Amino acid sequence: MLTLALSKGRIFEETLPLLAAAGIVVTEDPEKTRKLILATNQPDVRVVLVRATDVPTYVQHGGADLGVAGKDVLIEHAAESDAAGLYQPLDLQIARCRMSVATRADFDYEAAVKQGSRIRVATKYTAVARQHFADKGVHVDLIKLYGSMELAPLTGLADAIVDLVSTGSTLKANKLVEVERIMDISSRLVVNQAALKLKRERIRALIAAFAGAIPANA
Ligand code: PRT
Ligand code: MG
Repeated sequence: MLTLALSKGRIFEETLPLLAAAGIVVTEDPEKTRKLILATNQPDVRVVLVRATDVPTYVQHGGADLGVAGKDVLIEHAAESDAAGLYQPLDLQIARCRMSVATRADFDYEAAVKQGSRIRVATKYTAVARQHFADKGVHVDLIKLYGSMELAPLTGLADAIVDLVSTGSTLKANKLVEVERIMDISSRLVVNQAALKLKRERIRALIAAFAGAIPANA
C-alpha cells in the first residue's frame, strides 16, 4: 500500500493532475465526504487528508509514504524539528505564491529599516521572518500568530506582517501594502526515506510521472 498525505483545498486540487499523469484517480471528493482516507482507482494507493502544516510530520514519521507540502510549511517544520528522514525530490511548482512583508500604507518601512528602529512583526512564519530580518540586520520583535495576520497592523498589535501573498486581494481588502518580497513559494513532493527504500520501484515510478507533469513555464 502506498499512502499519500495531502491537505484539502489548493494542494489537493493542484495535485490531482499530477496524480492523473501517474494513472491515479482519487475516487472520492474531499469536499463531499467527511472521510479522512480516500480511495483511488488503484487498490494499492490511498490519500490521507491532513492539515497543511501536518503533512511533513505524517511523512517524516511514516504515517504516510509521500506528501505534498508548501515550501513555507517545510521551512517552519525544519526549524521546529530535525526533519530527518524527510526527502524532497521534486519542486512540483504548484500552489505558487510569495512570502512578503506588508504594512499599513502610513507606516514607512524603508525609513524604519534605515533608522535601525525595532520593528514589531506578526507572523505564522517565525522561522522565515527571523532569518530574513537577521540577514538584513534589522531588529524585530516577532509576535507569533496562527491566522488573520492582516489584522495585526490594523489593531496596533504589530508594525508589519510576514505572510503569503498570491493575488494581493487580501492585503488590498485590509488596506495593507506589500513592502518587501522575501521569497517565492511553491509546493514540493516529500517522501519518507524508509518508504523510498522499501517501496523503491513504486515510488520512483510515481516521482518520474509527477516530474513529467509539472506545470510548464510555471
Ligand atoms: O487553511 P488552513 O488553515 O487549513 O491551512 P493552510 O492555510 O496552511 O492551508 P492552505 O490550503 O490554505 O494552503 C496550503 C499551501 O498553499 C500553503 O502552505 C502555501 O504553500 C500555498 N499557498 C499558495 C497559499 C496561498 N497561495 C495563499 N494565498 N497559502 C495561503 N494563502 C493565503 C495567505 O496566507 C493569505 O491569507 O491566502 C491569502 C492571500 O491570498 P491573496 O490571493 O488574497 O493574495
Ligand atoms: Mg488557508
